[in-house]
Amino acid sequence: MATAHVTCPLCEATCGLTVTFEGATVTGVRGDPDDVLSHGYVCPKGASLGALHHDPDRLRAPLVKRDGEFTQVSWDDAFAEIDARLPGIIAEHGADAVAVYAGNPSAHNLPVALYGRAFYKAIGTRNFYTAGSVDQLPKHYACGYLFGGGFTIPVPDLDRTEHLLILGANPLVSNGSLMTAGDVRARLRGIRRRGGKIVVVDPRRTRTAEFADEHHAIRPGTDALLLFALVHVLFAEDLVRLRHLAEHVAGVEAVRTLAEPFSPDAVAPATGLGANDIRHLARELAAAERAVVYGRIGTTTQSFGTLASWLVDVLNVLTGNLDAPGGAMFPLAAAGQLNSSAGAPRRPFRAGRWRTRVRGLPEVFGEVPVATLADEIETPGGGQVRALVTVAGNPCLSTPNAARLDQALGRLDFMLSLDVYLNETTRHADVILPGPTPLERPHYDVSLYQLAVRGVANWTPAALATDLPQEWETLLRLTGIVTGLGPNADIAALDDLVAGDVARRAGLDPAVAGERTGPERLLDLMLRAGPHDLTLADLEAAPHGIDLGPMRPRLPDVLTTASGKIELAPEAVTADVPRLAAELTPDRDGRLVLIGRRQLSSNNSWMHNLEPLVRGSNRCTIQVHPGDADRLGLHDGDTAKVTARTGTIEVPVEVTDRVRPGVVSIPHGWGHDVPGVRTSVAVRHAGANSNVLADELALDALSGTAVLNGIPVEVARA
Ligand SMILES: Nc1nc2c(c(=O)[nH]1)N[C@H]1C(S)=C(S)[C@@H](COP(=O)(O)OP(=O)(O)OC[C@H]3O[C@@H](n4cnc5c(=O)[nH]c(N)nc54)[C@H](O)[C@@H]3O)O[C@H]1N2
Ligand SMILES: Nc1nc2c(c(=O)[nH]1)N[C@H]1C(S)=C(S)[C@@H](COP(=O)(O)OP(=O)(O)OC[C@H]3O[C@@H](n4cnc5c(=O)[nH]c(N)nc54)[C@H](O)[C@@H]3O)O[C@H]1N2
Ligand code: SF4
Ligand SMILES: [Mo]
Repeated sequence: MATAHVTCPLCEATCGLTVTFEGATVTGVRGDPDDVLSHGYVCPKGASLGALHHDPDRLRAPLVKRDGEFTQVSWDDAFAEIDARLPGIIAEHGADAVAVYAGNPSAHNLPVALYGRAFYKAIGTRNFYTAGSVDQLPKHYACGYLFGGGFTIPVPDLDRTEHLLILGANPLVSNGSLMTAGDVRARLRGIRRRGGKIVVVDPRRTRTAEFADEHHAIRPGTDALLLFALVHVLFAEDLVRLRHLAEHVAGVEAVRTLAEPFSPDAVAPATGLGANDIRHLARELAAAERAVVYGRIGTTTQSFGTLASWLVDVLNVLTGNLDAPGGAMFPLAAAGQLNSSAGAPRRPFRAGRWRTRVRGLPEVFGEVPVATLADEIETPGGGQVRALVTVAGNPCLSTPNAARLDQALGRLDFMLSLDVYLNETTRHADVILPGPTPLERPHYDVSLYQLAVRGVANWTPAALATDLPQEWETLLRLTGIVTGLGPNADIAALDDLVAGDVARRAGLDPAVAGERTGPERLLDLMLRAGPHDLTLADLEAAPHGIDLGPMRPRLPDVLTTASGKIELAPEAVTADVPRLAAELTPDRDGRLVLIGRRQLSSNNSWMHNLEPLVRGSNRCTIQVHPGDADRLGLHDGDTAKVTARTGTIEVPVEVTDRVRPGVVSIPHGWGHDVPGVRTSVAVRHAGANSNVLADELALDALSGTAVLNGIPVEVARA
């Protein structure tokens, strides 16, 4: 029996797992008790890495569509097909005619994270989309203007805080996001053990809300109002304490003025919370010695996502908790930290460097909103999208007005997918190129350690051999195709170019990495250039990871605004405040609003083909409050017909007082029973696609992020 220590790449927690093998068969996956970050934690998804690896439906060879049917072909034939079709579209219609959509796992996959850029840049398209615009883009936008860098995102110092105010996050189920913290439960327990307090603001009584000391069931989409009221109270009651931040902040008075109209009494009706409760929230936050405000998906994928994300950190600043132990701190990863001098160029952040052709939506952090991808495919004219490349993404289940996008993908001249399944999205592709499983590829979490609540560096060599090309090799071959080198470009030469580029930016000679090539060489260079003076050899000698200790203060060096200060009231953010003010007197038509929810055994849209994960509670239901159920004549187990502007779906009813009255909840990522997929387990547990109900016209005004929470719906018995 062989054993391997593997960092789980399935979510942001980066747990260390111990995998056992008989030959090439996975016999067990357990939490690694010696892992420096997660100390033995494992969730049902991580425990299913073996099931994923052995899933007979998982693709193990390229597929090419001929006469509407997928055929398995050799890698050379697949690349020849791409070479025959993709460069021609660029030559005839320009680079913008090719759109790219990079999905969530592409950030969790070292080869793709390191080599994807080369391919996307080689295409040269402005139609670059990622799951970010159905996720965290408002945080990049807000922090970009506050601190100067789109990745200068402070994370809660969970291990030292004494007061944690959580809005729109359920870390006991999601395991944490924009906050890499293996074993969140132990860390939250630690807060309680230290005598600290956890407060949750969420329209649902989630597991985290249940665990917390206090839960406030807010009306969806009104967090910015609540947060503004907290700011209002801090000023009104003279509770603002900038402490060490005083000399580094500009715009405090402007924030005071902006918060003026948002008193607790003014926001109480819209938020559904009591004015006294709001005052109490503000006072407790101000009184705690070490406190932090943390907002996630429920605060970003909503109508005021950027304002809410901004106000979270405004509160962290006004209470003197930014960049202080136990507050919101800036991590400093061992490799690739984008906001350190060893990372990307340090120009002040600016959004809207280009706009989308059809709807004029702004670019944010190098990408444009996926909510407009269907427009760009359907609308004729110069720059029309005629080809799409998806890399580890499933937009047909993950993005708003999913039914419209599904239709639009059918109209493309060419579609290429890098994916491990033939699923709801990739069924539209002309060519699908599969990649190795997490057990067959090397890993180091170059993205998420930049958001870790404690510094760690953990290297995972590939545990199993594979016949499949590594995805970095595939991406370089594709780079060769779009740069006119043909389908058989010299991968080693292209890899040297990429490594030369990384080395030059780091001021290193690529030769210091010795004989290494591929991701190993890039990572070794990045570690050498990084702030912790490490090499890949150091990581290889530490199979359970290297502990780099708690976060340390990084002000003022981390700031890259033009003024060199924290810009607390940037015009590019505050421009949206008048729209928020209009929400104080909302025109409520009494309609129900839909929010989402995550499930412990689910991973967005793509792990439903694994039997161990689709048992039990992992079901796609609509949760309805008993009062609403009575009024609508709905009973547990009925089928509900749920209708929004964009479409209708049918889902089983679950009556529960976990949701607040007026709110219903359906998880996303379901709806697997579509023709032409090769996911035999998932189609038997199909569920319904909640993003049929999400409106592609409803966006956070500043960042273009889709409103996936707070969707007006009608619910009736089917
Ligand atoms: N209504 C609603 N919609 C949401 C959300 C919500 O809360 N509510 N959440 C949003 C969020 S936060 C996110 S991140 C998005 C996710 O949206 P997406 O990123 O579009 O979708 P995923 O479900 O992550 O799909 C991942 C795809 O990658 C493939 N894949 C998995 N591993 C690999 C690999 O190693 N290599 C390759 N090449 N492919 C791989 C899978 O087969 C799958 O097709 O969904 C968003 N959509
Ligand atoms: N098990 C599991 N883990 C995951 C994932 C998964 O699919 N399954 N996905 C991963 C991904 S891609 C991400 S981005 C993270 C997300 O991590 P989290 O943000 O922690 O994820 P959610 O569980 O969706 O929590 C969002 C919460 O916001 C609440 N909410 C909805 N609308 C509002 C609102 O208007 N205001 C407030 N205050 N709350 C609201 C919802 O009820 C929900 O409890 O999780 C990651 N981890
Ligand atoms: S919590 Fe995330 S990283 Fe940890 S085992 Fe589960 S999926 Fe993997
Ligand atoms: Mo996400």
